[in-house]
Amino acid sequence: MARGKMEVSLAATCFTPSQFPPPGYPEVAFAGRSNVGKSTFINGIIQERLAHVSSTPGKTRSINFFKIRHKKDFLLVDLPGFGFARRARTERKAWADLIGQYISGRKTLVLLIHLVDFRHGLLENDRKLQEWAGDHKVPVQVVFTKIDKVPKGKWASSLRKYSDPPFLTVSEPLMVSMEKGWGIREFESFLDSYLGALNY
Ligand SMILES: Nc1nc2c(ncn2[C@@H]2O[C@H](COP(=O)(O)OP(=O)(O)O)[C@@H](O)[C@H]2O)c(=O)[nH]1
Ligand SMILES: [Mg+2]
Repeated sequence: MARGKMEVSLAATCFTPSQFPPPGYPEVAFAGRSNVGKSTFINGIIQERLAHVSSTPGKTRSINFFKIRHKKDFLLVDLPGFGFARRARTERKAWADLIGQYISGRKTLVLLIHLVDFRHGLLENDRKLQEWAGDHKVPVQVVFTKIDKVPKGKWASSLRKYSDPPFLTVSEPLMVSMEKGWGIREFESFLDSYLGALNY
């Protein structure tokens, strides 16, 4: 994906499962706690500013489907951030329901990119997301974000700590920093080869 800009268009913005577009292209969904750096990461990948980067965490309530025309066409699905404590309980539940229904019921979902802040590791909601994915046999790839915030000398021990108990990931967790531009190429080649190996 690093080679050449992708063609991107917004395919749908959904607040309820009834608004999900009819299944068609394979879907790669991005999920993580609010403020994990998801919008920044998506924008870095698609080289556009489609995903809204916000200093107010937890603003995105909808699921956004972006049509990506690349080596292989796919839908990039931006799931709402979860676990933002300052929101009302009912609103948090609505988000959880929307994400849960998407993950449990979406036949075209081929990969869930699970973004985790490298300063914190997997927290309660991250384990919940992993559980949903596991229950519905959705392949997960873990990507640790904001690795620039953790001194390099602590990377290995942090990785060990976060892996106990183990988490689902189709290959070794990837490590990225959008601040420093680290790990983006590696992520793109991972995604390219993952999609390339699918038959569609
Ligand atoms: N240090 C650092 N900050 C980042 C990185 N990626 C995103 N951020 C910052 O984290 C905050 C939340 O980012 P955003 O993409 O809106 O997170 P989202 O809520 O998960 O979509 C913003 O202030 C970003 O500038 C990173 O790799 N390193
Ligand atoms: Mg965001």
